[in-house]
Amino acid sequence: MEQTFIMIKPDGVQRGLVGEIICRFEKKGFTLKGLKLQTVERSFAEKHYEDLSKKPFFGGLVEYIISGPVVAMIWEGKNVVATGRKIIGATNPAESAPGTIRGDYAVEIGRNIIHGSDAVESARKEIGLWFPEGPANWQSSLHPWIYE
Ligand code: DAT
Ligand code: MG
Repeated sequence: MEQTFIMIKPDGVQRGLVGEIICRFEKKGFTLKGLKLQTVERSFAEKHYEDLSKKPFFGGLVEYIISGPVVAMIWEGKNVVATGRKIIGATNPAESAPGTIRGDYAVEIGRNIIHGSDAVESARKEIGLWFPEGPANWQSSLHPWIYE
């Protein structure tokens, strides 16, 4: 089953949105396979966003990610990478649809409260970086009520 890496950024944690965000993924029918609250080092944040290292906003992005604890998660389910991105909404909250997490709770691109992997391959890479111990080994008993 497909997995994705979801991270609630420091502003999402500070603003008390952890429960609300987890709730949306849970109610959708996805399964939580990893969860931790963690403040990361600069070098770790730079590694996570290494593909963006040439962008002019990279420095500010790294400062933001290390500014407080984040909630790192693994979520599992059918098409969870693409559907997770839909639940999160467009990168710039000014363009995120209402009903998405960023559309409902964020205003600026540099404070967009949540990260989600953009492809199955980047999810695999990000899960490996954030959860070297691997995902939790459990199966939800709701499975037959969510999948046919
Ligand atoms: P996403 O987080 O939607 O996958 P991304 O991977 O392109 O978006 O960029 C990572 C983060 O960097 C994004 O959540 C917010 C920030 N960012 C992206 N584009 C930006 C820009 N033009 N100005 C400022 N911050 C930006
Ligand atoms: Mg991205």
